Amino acid sequence: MSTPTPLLRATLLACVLVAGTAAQAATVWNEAVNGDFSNLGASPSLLALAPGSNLVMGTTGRVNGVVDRDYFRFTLPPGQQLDTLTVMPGTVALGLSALSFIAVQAGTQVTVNPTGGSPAGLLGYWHFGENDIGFDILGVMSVSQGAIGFNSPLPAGDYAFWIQDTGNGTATYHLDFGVSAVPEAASAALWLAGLAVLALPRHQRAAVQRPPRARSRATRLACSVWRSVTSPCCAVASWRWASSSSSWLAPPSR
Ligand SMILES: [Ca+2]
Repeated sequence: MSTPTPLLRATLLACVLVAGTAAQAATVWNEAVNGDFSNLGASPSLLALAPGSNLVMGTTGRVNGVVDRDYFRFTLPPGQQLDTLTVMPGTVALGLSALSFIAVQAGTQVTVNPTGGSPAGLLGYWHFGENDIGFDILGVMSVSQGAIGFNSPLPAGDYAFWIQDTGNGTATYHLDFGVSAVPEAASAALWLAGLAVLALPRHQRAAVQRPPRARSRATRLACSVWRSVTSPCCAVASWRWASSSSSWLAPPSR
């Protein structure tokens, strides 16, 4: 058996580290344990998210004519980003539409009137329910009609969330906020270059270590992949807007 090159060893180690990070999970707030979230957009409850999985569990709904609105916020420090917001099993919405409402605003407060008629000021929102279980809704929130919109993943910064269900009874939501460290340009390029090298047959992987004049056509192709991933054009994300005709607080029909 041949001895792995330093590049191969580094790539395999990175795979193990990434797998280990993805496996981490933590409940950052469970209303049954930690108490009801703030009902005021001006003073949301503070969460401490960390790289990996961050579970948030709570209830909302209308009891005795009063809507339990939940507001919470968190700060993503420099070097971290919110990659996903996944609806988890256990989520149960109310009403004929069986949809709850979630919104995000930049900053430490939600200043949008919860009974107003406009989502202006929100970064995004979505109506979620059991049909969303297992799905990441961050992307659809980013293109909600009438909101500011954002590019997903959410970068470092302060974010305030608002969840409500105005149906009669108690709705339950289980949400997983997926946070990761932002890959540095140099390490990302090394990672992708390592994957390109791994895709080569053994003799061509060895050729990567040889001087340029001795490299084969396939090896030169791997090198071109490395150059392409380091190109600034790869960092340009597209900006999308929704064409949905649904109103913002009224759950859409689907
Ligand atoms: Ca609550």
